[in-house]
Amino acid sequence: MKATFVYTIALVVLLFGSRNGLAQQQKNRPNVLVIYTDDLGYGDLSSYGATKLQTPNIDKLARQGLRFTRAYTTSATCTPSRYALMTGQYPWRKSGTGVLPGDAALIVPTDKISLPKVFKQAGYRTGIVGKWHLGLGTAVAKNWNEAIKPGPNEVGFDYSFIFPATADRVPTVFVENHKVVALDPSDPIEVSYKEKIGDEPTGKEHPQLLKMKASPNHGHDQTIVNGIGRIGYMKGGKTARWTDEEMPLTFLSKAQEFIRAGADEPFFLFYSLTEPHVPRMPSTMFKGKSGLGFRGDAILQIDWTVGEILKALEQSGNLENTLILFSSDNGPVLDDGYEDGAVTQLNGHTPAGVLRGGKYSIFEAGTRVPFIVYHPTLVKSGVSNALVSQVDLLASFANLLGVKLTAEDAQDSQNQLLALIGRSSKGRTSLVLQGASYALVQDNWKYIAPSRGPAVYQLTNIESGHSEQAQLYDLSADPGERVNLAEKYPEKVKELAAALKLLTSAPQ
Ligand code: NG6
Ligand code: CA
Repeated sequence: MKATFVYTIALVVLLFGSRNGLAQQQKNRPNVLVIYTDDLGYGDLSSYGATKLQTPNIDKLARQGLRFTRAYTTSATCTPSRYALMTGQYPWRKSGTGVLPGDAALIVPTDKISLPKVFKQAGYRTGIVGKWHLGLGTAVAKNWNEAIKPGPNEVGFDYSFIFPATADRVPTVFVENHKVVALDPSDPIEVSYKEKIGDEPTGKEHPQLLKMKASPNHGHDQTIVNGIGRIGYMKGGKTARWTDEEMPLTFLSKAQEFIRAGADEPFFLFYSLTEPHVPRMPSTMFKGKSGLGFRGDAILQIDWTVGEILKALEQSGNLENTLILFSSDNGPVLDDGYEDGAVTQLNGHTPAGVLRGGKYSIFEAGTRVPFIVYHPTLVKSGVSNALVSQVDLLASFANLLGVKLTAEDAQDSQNQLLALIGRSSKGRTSLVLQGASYALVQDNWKYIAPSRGPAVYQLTNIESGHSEQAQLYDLSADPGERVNLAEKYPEKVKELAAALKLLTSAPQ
């Protein structure tokens, strides 16, 4: 570990030039921009093989940077994946890390190391713009009209401009550094996930008011905001509510402001896009552009956003020294609650590429995601088959920046810096995945623990991966997980089952 660190520093000094020793090295610490999409699949970008959609700006990052083929989130849904990314800890070590309602309390500890704190300790300016979904405040019951804390600022971000949960959950407002943006004090916000509050129409009672229909039985039929039924009830806060078509543009301009506000210190920006999560209601200029329904349009919108961010980096003189990491929090889903054309206008697009399953699934498409790392000099461009996980970012950036971690810190985060910047083709030897059940990837093997549940989730029409039989796949020969080799290799199953059990039962 120590040797790797020394090697890394030597490498960084070598790459950036070592004219003035430490001072120069400090000066040249790269800005880090993580662009984190919501529900983007392994096959959703043209650089990952999509042919029905073109994503030229992201493809450029992939071409000039390093494109990973075996990079994972820890989990097949948002909250646990983000928890792992922020804490460097597998989410199942802590209870209550499943998909959170919009009024949940903060689940990230404020007294432990976090990804933004690593950057803060290294003297960076840190910011988050976009989706949060890790809870706010100390309890479910909270006053949305006062300062709402703890939240991202207490987790390590100097600046935050977020929405609390998901775009399909109330409250549909922005929160900037503890405060709801554009709130009129004479129209206070109230939120409930238990019962209807206020007298505003709901999607269930007044479907004729909707501009986009909710799919049956998904539950997106409560308070209507901007013509879209949401999960949860809210009243008040009329001036503060976002317009979906405008929301990604608001995030973009906040991210650009943060980048341009740069002074002497480098920045870490976690830019957390809402697309292509539901409700997909892209900006008007993108509606209909892809021919694949609003989901495809939302992906084109992501690509455009990346182009605009690259321009902002270039114009502010930061492009030469910004490491950009592009990824997604979990795999793709078509019908996740609204009739938005994702299913009916799919037109042969394959959001999961060659992989099986999707969001929520323990099959590969649940957690194997697009993952691109770009920096003009630090990152060696190409394609990497190294096994890496987003849980590794914390230890890897700590290593890059010389931030010391104790043995208790970020216990599941491995320093994979050299793999992440393309200076090593070796990544992890094993990784635990969480979806409908648990799986262990080790070398080319994937073992899925037996579990009970529907083989196909009816609502989303996604293969879950549930099976009462053990499953063993050779991912190098069979990335689509078609041939179960468990009976053929009982010893391997035994070995991996034991290792997985140990890793998923370990206490916090
Ligand atoms: C599910 C929602 C889905 C989506 C998901 C969270 C239902 C039936 N479905 O519970 O629409 O919001 O939660 O997605 O309620 S995630 O990407 O944030 O994990
Ligand atoms: Ca997600």
